[in-house]
Amino acid sequence: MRVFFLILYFLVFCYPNVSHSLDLSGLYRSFLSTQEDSDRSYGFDPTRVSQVSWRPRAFYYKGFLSDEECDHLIYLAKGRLHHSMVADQKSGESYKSYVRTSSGFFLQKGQDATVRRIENRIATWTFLPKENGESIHVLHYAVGEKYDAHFDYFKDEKNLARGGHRMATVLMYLSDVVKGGETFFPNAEGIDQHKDDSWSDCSKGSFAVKPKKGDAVLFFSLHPDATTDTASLHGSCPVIEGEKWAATCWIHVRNFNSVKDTKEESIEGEEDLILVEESSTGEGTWGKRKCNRSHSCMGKTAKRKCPKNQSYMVEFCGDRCKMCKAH
Ligand SMILES: O=C(O)CCC(=O)C(=O)O
Repeated sequence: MRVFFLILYFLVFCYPNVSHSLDLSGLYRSFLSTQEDSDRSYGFDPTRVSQVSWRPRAFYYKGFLSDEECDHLIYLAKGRLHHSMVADQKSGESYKSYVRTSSGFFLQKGQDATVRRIENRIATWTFLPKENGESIHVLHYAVGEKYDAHFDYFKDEKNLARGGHRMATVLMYLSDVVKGGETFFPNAEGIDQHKDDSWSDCSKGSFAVKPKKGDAVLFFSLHPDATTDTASLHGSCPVIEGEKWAATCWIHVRNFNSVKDTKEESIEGEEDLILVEESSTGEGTWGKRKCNRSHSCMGKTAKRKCPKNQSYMVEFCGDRCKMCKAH
């Protein structure tokens, strides 16, 4: 494309008449505006951010996502959700638990221009590199669904082996909720919050944030000295009326893309984490095998593995794995 514009510029200099019939500068500007990296702020606007707490370190961003971006993230996850999981603190294995009754779906990192732009905006807001982030996890809570108070940092070696601790979480609200569904921080200190009857009882004893479409919360699970911050304990109150859509991006202290563990068994993290995430080349690994996004997967192996590891297989192994989507 750049070569095309160079040739055009050459034509204009050599044949000035061409410039009369072509507004080249405008053309080049519109070319640039279609380039994803032309806006290096990725829509980040610091004037929309307010600091809400130092224990935990938490910030609120009004209008972090546009309505269209929220709807797009929901669209990417709808119909692909599966029951959310939690990680065993000792073994790191994930399992279904009554403490977390929502459903969720991990998007693929950089899977389209909108997702890339949001990932870049997250990196710009948090000052943390994109490669330290997990892929965006879209969450859905129907009436009665919730996530009890928990920490985002891990204690087990298995999960820590991949990128180290989760140091920060960006929680984006993709919908409003009629009642309930507040994110609550029971250990937060020093925040005085008046709550009227529009707040659910669950949220009343703690600092809490009401889901509001497009807004986002950033909080840190580690202190600046890298020790774990117990004030980061948080959860989601049950939805009482309506439904809640949200998306989280967990950011680690190190690069989360580098795959250290290539054992056949998964290195699942909390929330049924994608098993082995894509590398920057767009390839994923499954055990010792490799699969490319654009290619078919591993045939029989996919069929066997898919029911157990749906989100990874469907997302990273292309069309053939869609056969495991039915659930
Ligand atoms: O949905 C929320 O408000 C909280 C989600 C959450 O804590 C998590 O997914 O780790």
